[in-house]
Amino acid sequence: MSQQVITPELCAWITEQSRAGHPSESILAAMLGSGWDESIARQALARTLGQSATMTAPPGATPGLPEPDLSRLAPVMNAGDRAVKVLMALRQPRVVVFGDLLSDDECDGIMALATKRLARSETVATAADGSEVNAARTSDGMFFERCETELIRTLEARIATLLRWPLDHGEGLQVLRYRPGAEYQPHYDYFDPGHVSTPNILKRGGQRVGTLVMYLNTPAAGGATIFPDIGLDVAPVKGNAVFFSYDRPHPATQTLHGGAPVLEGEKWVATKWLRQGVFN
Ligand code: PD2
Ligand code: ZN
Repeated sequence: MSQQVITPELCAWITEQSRAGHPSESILAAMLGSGWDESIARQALARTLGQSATMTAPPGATPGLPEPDLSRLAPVMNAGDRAVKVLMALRQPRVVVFGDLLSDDECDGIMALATKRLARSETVATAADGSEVNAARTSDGMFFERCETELIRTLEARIATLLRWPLDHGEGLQVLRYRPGAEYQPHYDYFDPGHVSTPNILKRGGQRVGTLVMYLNTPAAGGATIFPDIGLDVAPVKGNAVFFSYDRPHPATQTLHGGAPVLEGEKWVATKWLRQGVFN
């Protein structure tokens, strides 16, 4: 198929399939089977079936994106209760590497709290309400409630100040532990607009618009956070963090990223995902 265009006829066909009871994943499979490009097919599905549920900001959403104040190019930023270093900043896509976001004691404290609750990591549900263990992520993980402890609350307030994004727009912290050989294959952190479970997920705070991956230890070898589209590898160093934002749920954001295999030792991270609106 040469130039692929989302026509009214295509949208009408998608609507007809949906009304006949076919889930969006089946409609997508049929489109791929007849030669549609996956990205265009997903856009057509989102536009036709899920525009209001998948793309529109929820009521009370904060406009714009989380963004540290890099206007003065200061090598150290005031994050409220802590001076945080700016080690690297890329404008497009927006990627910032921070140094010393957490103290060693804070990293150790989070790992100690998380250890008790680690279970095989789960990812976003594939069924409407269920979840499944994902082979693409071979780490163990757990979630904290937002503001669950004083330490977590302090860190969340620091992140809100640093990224100029309301604390209540953040999901609870996720902690992952990678053992040697474990990895997280490249993925996007936004919710796929073409996925059947996405409209439900977006009812709580809308889309994800930013990610902060914080390194809680320094693995002996391997475990970089990789950005294949832009050729960037961020070395995991205890207390440091990498932030990136995405203004729409689309690969054009160039925010494909993954966790490279850990070669020696363990790797621990805490991830904070930021939503468009209040996440409750
Ligand atoms: O641990 C990482 O480096 C990593 C890589 C990709 C974490 C995440 N994604 C994540 O938590 O989303
Ligand atoms: Zn990720």
